[in-house]
Amino acid sequence: MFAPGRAALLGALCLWAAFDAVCPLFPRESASREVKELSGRWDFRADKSPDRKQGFERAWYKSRLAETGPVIDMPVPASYNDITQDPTLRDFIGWVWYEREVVVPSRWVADEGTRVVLRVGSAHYYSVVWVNGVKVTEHKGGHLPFEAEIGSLIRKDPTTPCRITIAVNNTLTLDTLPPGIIQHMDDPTKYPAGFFVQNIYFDFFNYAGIHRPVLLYTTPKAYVDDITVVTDFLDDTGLVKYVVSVQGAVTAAVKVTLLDKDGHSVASSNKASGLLKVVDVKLWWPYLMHENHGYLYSLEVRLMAADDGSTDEDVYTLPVGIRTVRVTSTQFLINNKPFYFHGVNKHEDSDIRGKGLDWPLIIKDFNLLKWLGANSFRTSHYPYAEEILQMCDRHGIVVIDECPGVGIKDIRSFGNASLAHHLVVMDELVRRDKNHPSVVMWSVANEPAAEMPPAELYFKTLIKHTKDLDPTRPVTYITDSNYARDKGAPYVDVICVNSYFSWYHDPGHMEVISIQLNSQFENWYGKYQKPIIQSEYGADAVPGLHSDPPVMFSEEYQKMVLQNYHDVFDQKRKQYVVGELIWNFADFMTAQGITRVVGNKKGIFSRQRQPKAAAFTLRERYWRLANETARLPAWTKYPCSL
Ligand code: BDP
Repeated sequence: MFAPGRAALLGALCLWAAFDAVCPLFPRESASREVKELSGRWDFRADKSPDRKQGFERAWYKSRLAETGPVIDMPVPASYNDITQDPTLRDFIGWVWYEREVVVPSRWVADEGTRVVLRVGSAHYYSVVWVNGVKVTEHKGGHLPFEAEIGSLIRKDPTTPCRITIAVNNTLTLDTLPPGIIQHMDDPTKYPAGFFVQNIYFDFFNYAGIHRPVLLYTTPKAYVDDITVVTDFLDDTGLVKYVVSVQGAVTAAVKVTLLDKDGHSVASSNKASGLLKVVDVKLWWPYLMHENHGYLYSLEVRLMAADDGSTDEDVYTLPVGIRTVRVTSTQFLINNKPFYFHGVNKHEDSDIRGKGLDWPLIIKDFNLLKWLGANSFRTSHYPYAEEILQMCDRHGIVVIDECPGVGIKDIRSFGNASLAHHLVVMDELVRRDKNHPSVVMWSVANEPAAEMPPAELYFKTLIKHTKDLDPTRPVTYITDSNYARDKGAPYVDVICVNSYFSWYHDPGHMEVISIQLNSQFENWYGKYQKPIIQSEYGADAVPGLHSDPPVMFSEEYQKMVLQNYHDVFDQKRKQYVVGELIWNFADFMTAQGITRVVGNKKGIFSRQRQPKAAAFTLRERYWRLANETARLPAWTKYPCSL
């Protein structure tokens, strides 16, 4: 599959040994752990051979990449597509190769008791990793991390530098997530030899490369492998149920201490699992729901393991927010109080770096979210970087955490291979994000063809699996299907509906919005009696394009579409509508096509994060909603200077 030249290279890859590439705990420094970031310049070579197999055939991983042929500079993390002036690289499909030599601290090499782990935050889409020419792991799927222990390899010859080679393939097929199809055009009167395209069924550019940091980190031989916390409260007492999982030791002593923001211990235990009770608990509240939003405790886990006369101590500190989530037939409750999502849908997307993690962009976006008065977002249409979720925890931004199940439109993508992969992706996602207080709901897909006959069993299985993984959070998928034909809705906890009245339907006719939106809500609620979130709505606006009376693509039209929706939201939020998420926070890049003028322009901010008129409309609304529903001190009331 991954060689576009029809060769079944994936088949070959899958026969290789299976690796345990799942890494639940975000790498953090501590008294027992070190982290070495490998961000920066890497060598890069795209395999432009006709079937993209040359790199494997000639074993480019065996020597320095520069010795195999010409390499160019490539930043990590970043998508490679917009970095060079080469148009064939912008739209490249197939294997690309990254390489970097690292000097590993000699004490890591000398100390046999140190585990050295190589971790990739995410790479799109399929990755194979070698260290000094030896394969150490492979991973299917973008947007999620994977790792491999490489200590024994770097100890083989301590005098050679550690050469890391990562081959990444962005090819999408019927059973990847998202799915896609490679289409070959064989008519020589129309297409050059070997011409093929990657068809996709989603509306964002298929950016590729190493999107999140690559790093090395250490742990002792006996180490904290995973921690799970589930929180609750009773009156003023917070309850933190925890389980610590240990690797590398037959017996180990575990001590857990919960510290407040000032570093004072509020509860502790000497057991690997148990229940911590916190007197006078400070709950984790969403932004604008409480003056003290985003309150985080720290769970310090200390592990002592004695083995062969040596003693290992490992320390890992996990931020913990104490809060509950519950859904009734009409409400979404956080800490038993009704929560109304007034937020956005986002993308990981920006100029030049594409989907590459970028701290200036992340912090700018959080400033904009807070300026806007947004209390939530959905990670449309794939899991975002852990660094972003950590910001959500800190700032009280509530998250609907979506997996990359976007564009499941072909009936063959409901088959067993697709479902099996989808289940694994949910395993990896829940394992990665389960401890974030900001994450309040899982979304298993966006706008699948939920009316197709196999959809019912597919979603029943997928949603049940997700609930088994995490019984504490509601599960949904995002629908644009007609309420009467949708097969998965009986299994979700919250109905999330996307609609584009007066845009894709009845374009130019805003007078239909109130009738059609009203019917939409009544129909869905009438059939399922579950709370509803308007998970997408919006209109394109080319920044700076004005028209009065408003016409499509002008800033005025976008703003008025929003206002028409808001009138209906205001009636229904008193009943069972529990949220509204604008499509989209910012303009973003898409594939080229006749409906997109250099990307999707439904952002209320431009791609460069400048506000359109609709941003001000939304800002007034969101602050008004917050002031109506929350107990805010005067200084946080709109207008303010946050
Ligand atoms: C929605 C999709 C979203 C698109 C949006 C649009 O969920 O990915 O970008 O339409 O067309 O249906 O703008």
